[in-house]
Amino acid sequence: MNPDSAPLLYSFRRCPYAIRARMAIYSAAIPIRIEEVSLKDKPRALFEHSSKGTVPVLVDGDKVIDESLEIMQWALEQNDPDNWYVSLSQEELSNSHKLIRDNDGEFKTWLDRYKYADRHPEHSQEYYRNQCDSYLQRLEAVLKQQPSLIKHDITFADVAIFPFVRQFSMVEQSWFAQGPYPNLNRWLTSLLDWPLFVRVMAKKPASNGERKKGH
Ligand SMILES: N[C@@H](CCC(=O)N[C@@H](CS)C(=O)NCC(=O)O)C(=O)O
Repeated sequence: MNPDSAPLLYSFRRCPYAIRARMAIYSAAIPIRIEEVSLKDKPRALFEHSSKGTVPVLVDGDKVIDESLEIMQWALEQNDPDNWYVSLSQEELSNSHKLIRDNDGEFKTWLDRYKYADRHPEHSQEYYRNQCDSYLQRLEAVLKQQPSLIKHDITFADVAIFPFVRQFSMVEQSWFAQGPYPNLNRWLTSLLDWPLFVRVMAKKPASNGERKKGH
């Protein structure tokens, strides 16, 4: 493929949604161009493709995908060399979607408050950390029984969820390392050491594209 006609991914290096999308694209070995976006100064072209103004956004010819899970599916339906997605049973798929829905929903809400507790002074940071606990205990209970969230091996649910657990672990690193989640710690550490993750986190220069002011 001509590198200039490869699909384009608007991305933000540290964004957990963009990380999960890049992981699936890299795993599927799909040639891609990545435009690193500044969230404080998003390029006009991003809004032309998707008015939501969130990342990641994938542009492949006329096709635009502006939801990270759908980008993962788009990639893995083309090539799924490590059996993350297409060979899952109905039950495994349904369990995956439940875990991801609760991650992207309630857990993410409390995670943001925990990360930015100073912007939500109505409660303490510890209060917000405690609100994250029921979801994390759910993951911990699964990971006590098996090495990964859906079955023995990693699947797309692990990849979709771990960037958010990573964020949680970084708020109070030593608390997390010694806290009530030994199996989650083990799971997270092995995912962070994964060469695929190291590759998707490699630093890319920010784009010099035309900016849309005010975003
Ligand atoms: N549901 C979307 C959520 C994407 C999202 O919220 N991304 C954040 C960055 S981590 C974003 O672009 N926020 C808009 C902003 O910060 O202006 C997805 O899964 O792709």
